[in-house]
Amino acid sequence: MRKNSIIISLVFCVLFLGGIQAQTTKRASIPLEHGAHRIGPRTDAEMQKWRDYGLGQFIHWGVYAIPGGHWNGEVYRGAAEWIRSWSKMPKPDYDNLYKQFNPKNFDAKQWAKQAKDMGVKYMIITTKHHDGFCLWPSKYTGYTIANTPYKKDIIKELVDAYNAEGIDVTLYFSIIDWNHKGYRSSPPKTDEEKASYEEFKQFTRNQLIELLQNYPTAIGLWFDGTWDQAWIQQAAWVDELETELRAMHPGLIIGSRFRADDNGKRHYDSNGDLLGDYDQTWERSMPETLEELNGVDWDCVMTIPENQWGYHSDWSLSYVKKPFELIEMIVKAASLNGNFVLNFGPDGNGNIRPEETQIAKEIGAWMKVNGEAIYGCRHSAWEKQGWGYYTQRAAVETGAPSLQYLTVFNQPLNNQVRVKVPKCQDNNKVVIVEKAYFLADKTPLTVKSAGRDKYGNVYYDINSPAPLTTSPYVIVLETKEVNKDEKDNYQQAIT
Ligand code: FHN
Repeated sequence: MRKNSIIISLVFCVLFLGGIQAQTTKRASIPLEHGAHRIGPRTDAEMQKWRDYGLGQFIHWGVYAIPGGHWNGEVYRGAAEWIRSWSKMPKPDYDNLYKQFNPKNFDAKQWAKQAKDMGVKYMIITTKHHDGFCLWPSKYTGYTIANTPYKKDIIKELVDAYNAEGIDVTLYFSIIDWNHKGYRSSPPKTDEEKASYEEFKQFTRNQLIELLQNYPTAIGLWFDGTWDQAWIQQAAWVDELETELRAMHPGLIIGSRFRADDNGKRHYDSNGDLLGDYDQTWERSMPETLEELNGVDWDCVMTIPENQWGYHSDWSLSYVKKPFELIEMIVKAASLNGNFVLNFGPDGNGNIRPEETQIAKEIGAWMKVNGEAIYGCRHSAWEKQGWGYYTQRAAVETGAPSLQYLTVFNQPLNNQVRVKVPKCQDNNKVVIVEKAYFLADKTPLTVKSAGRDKYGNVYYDINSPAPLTTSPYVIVLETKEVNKDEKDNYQQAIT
């Protein structure tokens, strides 16, 4: 009996303090044949691992890296990987670029090592972007790496190299394919168009099966280009395909961009339930609060310049984010239960540009010291304050204290980092701070009571002398729930 109640309390603490708000109820009940397959987050080991990654790397690489945002002396101001769609880019010229694709400096092991040093836990690689060029030797088209001077299977090289560094790989796949004659964005009308679109669907299915067969260690498929009406109207077929792919690759992780529901609704079905395993709507944007997230898993994919995914040689065209801002995004994502995925666009020779290398180094140096506040961490029930973000690690069954990580971006002028202690569900209990210290070197920090407000909320000040570095730093609080009378003794001890 006692054991049961301990287990129930632990489960409650993990769910409540972890801020995981499971999506337990449907917001409407419209009958759907192709709606969400599941209500609420996945609970299997693969998804749990995904949830703990914290930091990912996106790589956009393809033949668009050769022009790098330029053609015939003119600059394309759009996203470099879209250059084929530019009126000043002759299509036959673009479609023949693959004959020059020979990235002589490409070293998959070096990319993987750099990612590892940056603290990346998973990587998403564009197997095929909208232009249709395949970085793997697909047997279903000639427009692949096999027919370039480079010849070798780049996806295999990358999967092997990243896996060897302990980094999981997700395969990005664009449904848009400008190279396939059957591809179209609007729904087919004539019989001829319909037949041609059927061929395209079969081709897409074949390629997806081929990818999962060729790269069995891939953990997921990251779909893109699924906004076309032609694709949206294939809800039943795509649903069947998703089921097939999941059956052939147990644990496969697919986000909300793959399929629409019966009514053409994307990401969330007509009942408001998530389509897929995690919300893929956070592209170059981030949520501000947990309430916006419907209790679902999510990733944020982010570019370093404003909107360049593939290699564009001229980064002066837009604002370029600084490591400090990117680190803040990593922490913010973790504080809201999301993974942050930073994009890299290597050049046509296989070089990662120096600016990206520098950013990777700076993020890596920070993650090495502070990664404990990111990996495996969750949203904290402690109310966000102006100095930065909380993340937390829930108490484990060993009875270890619950850890609150405070990543401080705005150092208070008086060096007092103020925290507001959350109230316990059990009225007879209070949360106490047992210990406070810098994560970097474990220097103990003094905690002083800072009184109560008129609502009875309790505050503490953590005396945090100006940090040794100018980068954000982490304070760890070891906290515990105790009975109210125990707290009084404790408080005398620390004030
Ligand atoms: O059009 C693409 C774009 O080029 C890039 O691949 C991004 C990455 O999320 N996805 C599409 C826009 O949503």
